[in-house]
Amino acid sequence: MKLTARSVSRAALVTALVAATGSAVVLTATTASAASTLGASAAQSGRYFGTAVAGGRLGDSTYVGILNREFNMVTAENEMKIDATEPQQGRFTYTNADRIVNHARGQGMRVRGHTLAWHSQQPAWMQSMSGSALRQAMLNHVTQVATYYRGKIYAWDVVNEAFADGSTGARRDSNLQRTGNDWIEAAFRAARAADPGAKLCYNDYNTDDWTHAKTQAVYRMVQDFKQRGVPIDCVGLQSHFNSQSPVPSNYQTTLQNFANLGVDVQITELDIEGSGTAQAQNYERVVKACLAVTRCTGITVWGIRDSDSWRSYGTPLLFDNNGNKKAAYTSVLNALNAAPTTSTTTTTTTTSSTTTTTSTTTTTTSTTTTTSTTQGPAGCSASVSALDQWSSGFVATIKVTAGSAAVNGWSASLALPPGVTIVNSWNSERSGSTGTVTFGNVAYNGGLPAGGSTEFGFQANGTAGALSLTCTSR
Ligand code: G2I
Repeated sequence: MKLTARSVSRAALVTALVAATGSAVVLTATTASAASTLGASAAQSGRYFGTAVAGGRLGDSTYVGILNREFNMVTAENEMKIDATEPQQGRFTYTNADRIVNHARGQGMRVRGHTLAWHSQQPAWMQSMSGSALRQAMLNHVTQVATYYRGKIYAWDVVNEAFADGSTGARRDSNLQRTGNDWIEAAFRAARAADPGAKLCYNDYNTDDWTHAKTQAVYRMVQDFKQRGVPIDCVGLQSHFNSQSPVPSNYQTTLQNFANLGVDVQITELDIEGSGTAQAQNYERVVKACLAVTRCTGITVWGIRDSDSWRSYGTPLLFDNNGNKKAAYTSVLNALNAAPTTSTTTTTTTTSSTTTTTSTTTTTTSTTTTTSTTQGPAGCSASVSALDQWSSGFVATIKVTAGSAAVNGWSASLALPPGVTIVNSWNSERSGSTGTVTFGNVAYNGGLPAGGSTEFGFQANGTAGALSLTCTSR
């Protein structure tokens, strides 16, 4: 609605100018129009401007007043983290997260989900887990939370901060990393299966300087994921800056290089310590860098007032403790308003929002009727437990359940209807993509106790129709 209103007033402005001067100085007219809030000014170039929100502050009228006025994207600062949503294993609590999501959606704001898999802020039960049990628990967490919020999340930070700082370019050591190097792609695949309409992002800090080993390592991972068809749509650069970690001179290069891999880029947790003109200039540089990269689709600051910040001592945000606009606010607003409101950008926005709408509103969830056969000494059964069909494809999740005895490995054969081709699968070893396709267990999900189950999934082109399965166990 805001976009429509803007283009109407812009058209009127252009017409007036053309009539007055007799020549079409259209670009000047389109860039001269100024919106008066961060969200509206970002929307002029098809972008969003968001903030982290702390649920505990939603009763503060100054805070909520600024939130509702200025922002059109929201990230829960802590309420969607693993310790908040699954405090005890298998017990999911969404009350605090829902307050934020409902507030945002009630105001017409979009929501960034933060975060599904992270070494930090794990609940105690997860901290003490390892190996295949942890891998399964992590995938279950991703599946449950992304399914609960399906259709409500613009983008998920599927995996957060998985790379080490320093010069090694290595993965960060963590209990999740020790479950196997493929834990990140497994998380992305589970998230795609659970919410095919959400953009799936990798999010990290100290990935702003193009020359840093950590930036290069994340870049290579995203490049590898794109080459192998691992579902990833975006990279989040947290962008926490201070005098030890200033805005790098090559920041725009970094944004552009990630975007060139075929992913969107977002600035996800921006804050810049400082004050006055110097701080305002740094904010301006960051905003201009994003605006110069077509696929830099939005900016989120990590809090509203300085006093709301996780590092309030550095006064790193756009509003002072009393909620007054700082110089940094004005420089951000002016930079956003100076962005060309080109028709190309508008088209991009329309396309992506159409895609999102299509996949969230036309996706249907149903349970298919399946044939499951028990074979092998211990026995197992397999069933399609969820199926999401859209116009040209579908995602299915298959559950393998051990019979009355434990199994040490399994395979499930699936007869696909003619015209159906699997394009992607996860949490299993697959042979074939058409006709009869066999999925075997991978290292971490082959062993099942009596009656125990595991899930894997795939994405296919075509129409699912009736799917028939055969399960074989060892
Ligand atoms: O550390 C800044 C951010 C770095 N990137 C990931 C973000 O998720 C992270 O956010 C911060 C929150 O802003 C803090 O609010 O994450 C911290 C934890 O890693 C959050 O701090 C926690 C404290 O550690 C807890 O003691 C406290 O109970 O905030 C909790 C709620 O106030």
